This record gives sequence, structure tokens and C-alpha cells, in this order.
Amino acid sequence: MSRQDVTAYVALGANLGDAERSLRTALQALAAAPGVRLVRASGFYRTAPVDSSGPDYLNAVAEVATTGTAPELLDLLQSIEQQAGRERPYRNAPRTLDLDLLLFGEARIVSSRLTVPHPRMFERAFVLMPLAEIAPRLVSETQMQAVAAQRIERLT
Ligand code: PH2
Ligand code: MG
Ligand code: MG
Repeated sequence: MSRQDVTAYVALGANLGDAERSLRTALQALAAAPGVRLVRASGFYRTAPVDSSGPDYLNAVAEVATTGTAPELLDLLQSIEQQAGRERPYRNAPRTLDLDLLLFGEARIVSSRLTVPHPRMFERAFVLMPLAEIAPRLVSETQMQAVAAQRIERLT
């Protein structure tokens, strides 16, 4: 990791089509992107939809190191979503692939495109459990307890 690299965390989710394949393809696309290194990825979790409809989701979290900016990483995430056939008919609609930027180093960002840290990440077991798996220091016991009622199962 060179000095100007930033460690960022990305949430992956899908509940339409071949969700497992979409998540694997997305991780490969992150790893292959110029200026981005896939440092580690959590296991895959089957999760109940939260404020959303349709089948159970498959969720995971990835840690990446990037030489680029947060907006550049967001551009990359959106282009990978597009390649997976992402459509946005309405808010929280079932989706082939959702890639959300959770954390970008220590940055606090509020812009028209991007809010970092992700404003809802601490309300969601489908983010906190996989995040705690790969970065346990980022999630407190109290934060985990706050989402304990949400159904989530780690796949082997
Ligand atoms: N994403 C949402 C809304 N609800 N529920 C689960 N289980 N997993 C998700 O990834 C998810 C959700 C909005 O992006
Ligand atoms: Mg999302
Ligand atoms: Mg999203």
C-alpha cells in the first residue's frame, strides 16, 4: 500500500437473477479495476429484505485500497452495477447488483451524489455482520446488538 492509498469499504447486495454470480463478478471487476486493489472480501450472507421487497438478498462487504478519489470509486461502482444490468424503477427496488460505498478512509462527504459514511450502514445487519467479519474494529458490540433482530445467515 503506497502512502496515498485510501482504504475503503464497499457493500455488495443482490436479490434478482443469479445473485451469487453477480457478487463474484463484481468482486472480480473491483480487483481488475486500475488503481484499485481488492484487499479482502467477507463471506456471502443470505439476508431478509430490509425496507425492500422480493426474494432474500445475498450480501457481502469488500475492503479495497484505491489511489483514486471517492467520486472516482463511486463511478467505478456504478459502472459495475450497469454491467450487471442494474435498473432503478423505484427506491429500494429488487436489484441485480447494488454496490454502496460505506467508508472512504476517514472521509466525511456530503454531496449531491454521495454521503460517506453511508447514512444507513449502522441500521443494517446485512452491512454490519460482513463488515465486522473483515474489519472487526469498525463495528462495536452495541452496534451489532442494535441489528440483532434482522434475519441473516452466513453461507459456507
Ligand atoms: N439493500 C437495500 C434495501 N434493503 N435489504 C437487504 N437484505 N440487503 C440489501 O442489500 C438491501 C436491503 C437498499 O440498497
Ligand atoms: Mg444499497
Ligand atoms: Mg446503492
